[in-house]
Amino acid sequence: MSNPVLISDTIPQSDVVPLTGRVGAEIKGICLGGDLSDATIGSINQLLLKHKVIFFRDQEHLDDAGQELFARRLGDLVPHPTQGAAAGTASILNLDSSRGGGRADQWHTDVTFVDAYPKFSVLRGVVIPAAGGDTIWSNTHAAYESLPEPLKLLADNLWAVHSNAYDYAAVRPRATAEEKKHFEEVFTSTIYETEHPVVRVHPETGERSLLLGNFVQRLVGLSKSDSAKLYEVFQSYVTAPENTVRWRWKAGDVAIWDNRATQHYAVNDYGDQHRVVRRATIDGDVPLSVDGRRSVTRIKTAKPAAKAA
Ligand SMILES: O=C(O)CCC(=O)C(=O)O
Ligand SMILES: [Fe+2]
Repeated sequence: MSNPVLISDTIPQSDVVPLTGRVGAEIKGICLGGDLSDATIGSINQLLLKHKVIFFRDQEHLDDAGQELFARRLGDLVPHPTQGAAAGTASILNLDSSRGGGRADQWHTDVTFVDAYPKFSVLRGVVIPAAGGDTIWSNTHAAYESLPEPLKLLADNLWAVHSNAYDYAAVRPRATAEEKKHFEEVFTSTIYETEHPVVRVHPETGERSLLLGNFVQRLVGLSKSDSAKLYEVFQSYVTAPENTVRWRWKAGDVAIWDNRATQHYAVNDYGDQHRVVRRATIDGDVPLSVDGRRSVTRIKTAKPAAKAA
């Protein structure tokens, strides 16, 4: 028998199934855990850099602890800056459709309201609706590359202000009272404003990608209205179907994405069916612009604690 072509030291090419022409691959034949060899972890890192989001079916053996033992091999775990981590974990964020903040139905890159936002997110499907509840990812490097040259030049020179304190009612007009309370009291318990370049140079691949998403408030030096128009132009390349992949979840699936080169959107089409996914998060570094400048956090202000009734 001939040896299968190796994409890396340990994962044969035949176990890597690209899901679209530009983004996403399913990886077969791997049992995720903290005990994987350094070579396999290295391969997973390489596959992430190439495909931007990778998927593993049949990982039901993982609980929060197992998920974090594995995720820990990809870097340092980091709790969400305002929502913290689930009890007994270093970074686990519970996204439960029946709770405030549990439906991430906006295009975003995780936690871009801070400067050194996460590099990888590791998401485990726990309770998945019979129909609906897919997640869509976009390759923001492919989005940048598909811009016409004059728009690349414009994007290269723009910066954006990202904040967690956005106009929640404008974005989610039908939010429940519980969702509003979660946004006011937990999600924005500390308010951040960070300036990032609209084009980030990836620290491992050197690739340029668009750094936008729903935490963007405005473009630096531009009016709110000009910012909104230009934002729409650039973001339309991120959400173009050609740059995306859509994953139909089963319980026990794990998705890992390179948060430095993607945006994602959790499709909110499953009504009151229950959906739970749990995320481990890996610390990132401060983005670099094409002209060598770093992102800067301008505001970090804790809100006064709500008065006891
Ligand atoms: O619910 C999902 O599928 C994605 C949630 C999300 O945005 C995240 O885990 O960062
Ligand atoms: Fe997210």
